[in-house]
Amino acid sequence: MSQKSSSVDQPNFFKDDKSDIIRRLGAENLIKCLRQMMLIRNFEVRAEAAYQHGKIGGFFHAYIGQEAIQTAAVHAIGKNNWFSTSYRCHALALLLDATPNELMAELYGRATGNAKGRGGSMHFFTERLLGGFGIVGGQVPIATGAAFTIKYLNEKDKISICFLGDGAVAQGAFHEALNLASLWNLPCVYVIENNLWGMGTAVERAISVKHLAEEIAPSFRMKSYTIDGMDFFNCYGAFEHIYKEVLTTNRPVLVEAVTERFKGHSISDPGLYRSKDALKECMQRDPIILMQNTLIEAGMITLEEVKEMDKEFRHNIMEAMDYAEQSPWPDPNTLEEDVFAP
Ligand SMILES: Cc1ncc(C[n+]2csc(CCOP(=O)(O)OP(=O)(O)O)c2C)c(N)n1
Repeated sequence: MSQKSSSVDQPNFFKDDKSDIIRRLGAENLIKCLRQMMLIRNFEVRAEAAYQHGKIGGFFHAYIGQEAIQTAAVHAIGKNNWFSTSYRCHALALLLDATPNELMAELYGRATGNAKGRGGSMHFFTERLLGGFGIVGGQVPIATGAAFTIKYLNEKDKISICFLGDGAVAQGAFHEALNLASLWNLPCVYVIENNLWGMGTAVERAISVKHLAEEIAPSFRMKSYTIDGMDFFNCYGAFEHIYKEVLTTNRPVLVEAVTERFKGHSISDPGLYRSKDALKECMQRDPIILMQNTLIEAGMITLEEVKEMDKEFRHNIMEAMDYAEQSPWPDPNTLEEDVFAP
């Protein structure tokens, strides 16, 4: 029941040039990023409510609090790459063009869902998203395989990027995959989203090193970066830099994004292992509020416009819920479809 102090013994964080990023991206792109973070937040908050009303069953892991990381990554490197992540996969699917309707229908278990109602919350996918994975660390070898494919096909403008939790760092598959990625010079970026907890276990009780990327990467002769996962600009600057570096060096990179999840591990976890004060403190750095305040200060948007956007997304997500509710259940006769290759 201990918690890593965020102020003691800090790793070397990536140094971004925020004003340069603001200038280069401009109002249009930055507002687009803020909109995507707000869409993700609205989707998950309302889906959680639907879960509590018994509309959704099974597992449900929210990405609430971590939105800046994957939003920045997708914008910095572009969609024409391979992506993979854990069961906490709602955000990445939305960022990679899955619609709120198909994702909500998937959560409701309907035939119109993203995986025809068979996958549920943990198994969203898109053309570029190789999946949410329910097995901790299961996506890491898959991402490594995708990087191998890129190299094999000599696709010089592509990388594979893999998001995983701090809990996955203790898995053998993670170390085996990093070993091969380094040995074979694969264009793969592994992003450990360190939200400080693996279910109810504090990271320092499960992992023997303190600074996950900084200390693990050298043993695989890999470069590492540590980024502030609550700060969109720090994440964006880092992913933009790393992407160029991987394309130039053809070497894998290990990233630690230090972040916080604002909810329990899953919807059924009240998070009693974390003090209310610690939670309140980390919520002071809500990545959406930080981003929104920066854009307001830069004169790119007003608070009223942000509130209007929030209303718009609330409305869109309510529509997605109606769509899901009205969608048919899967036909039991199709149960074995897509299970075996034809
Ligand atoms: C191989 C395996 N072991 C255990 C579990 C049970 N389990 C599900 S989530 C989880 C914690 C993982 O935490 P972390 O990797 O930090 O990701 P986070 O949930 O914080 O995003 C565990 C142990 C599992 N799904 N797969």
